[in-house]
Amino acid sequence: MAEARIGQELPAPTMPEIAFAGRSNVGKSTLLNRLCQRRSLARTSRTPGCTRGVVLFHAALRDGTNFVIADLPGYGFADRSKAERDAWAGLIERYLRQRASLAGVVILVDSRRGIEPEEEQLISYLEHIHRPFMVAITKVDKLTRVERDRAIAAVRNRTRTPVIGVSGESGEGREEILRRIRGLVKFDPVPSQGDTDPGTSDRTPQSR
Ligand SMILES: Nc1nc2c(ncn2[C@@H]2O[C@H](COP(=O)(O)OP(=O)(O)O)[C@@H](O)[C@H]2O)c(=O)[nH]1
Ligand SMILES: [Mg+2]
Repeated sequence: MAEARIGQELPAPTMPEIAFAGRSNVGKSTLLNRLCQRRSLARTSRTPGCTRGVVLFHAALRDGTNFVIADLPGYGFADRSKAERDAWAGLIERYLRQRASLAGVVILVDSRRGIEPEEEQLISYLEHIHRPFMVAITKVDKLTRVERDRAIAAVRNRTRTPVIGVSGESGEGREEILRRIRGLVKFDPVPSQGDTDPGTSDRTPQSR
């Protein structure tokens, strides 16, 4: 497990990576723990915004699929300074554009909020750089079936990418997310040792 803070470097890519992005409090840590069937893979917190770097975890599924989870720092803080928001965008855009091992991105969207300007920006950016991505609509257990179908349909109107309703609480959507991740990971060859990744260097990352 490694963490790169803004201005630091990530470890060299060794296996396909799936990045998870979403605003703080969207339910990312809860979903990551659910996907990996762990209680404490990712720190869950009621204090939003405590993670500011890209955190990498090794995920090994029961069927033998191995990949790296990149937990991207949460966004969506109106009270952060413009400099801080620019630093976030700089780190994330560089990571998304340059990370050689990045096989795909899961954008988490709160089912009660829908796509807001930050999500719109991220979707447009990923479309622009042709990175595969999917959208996970979180906390669907909080909605009635009608509300939840409406929330999913609204995102499907914006993008042709897969849109999956999920709940870290009930586990709903877990299998579909994992199935799609397997598909992305399988067809994305691990970069060979000699490949250079401009997003990384040999510097030892800070580990926790
Ligand atoms: N009802 C419900 N609450 C959730 C779900 N996922 C997360 N939460 C709650 O939302 C809050 C933020 O969750 P967390 O996973 O820490 O969000 P993160 O900031 O995106 O990592 C916590 O109070 C969680 O208990 C979910 O699927 N359903
Ligand atoms: Mg979290």
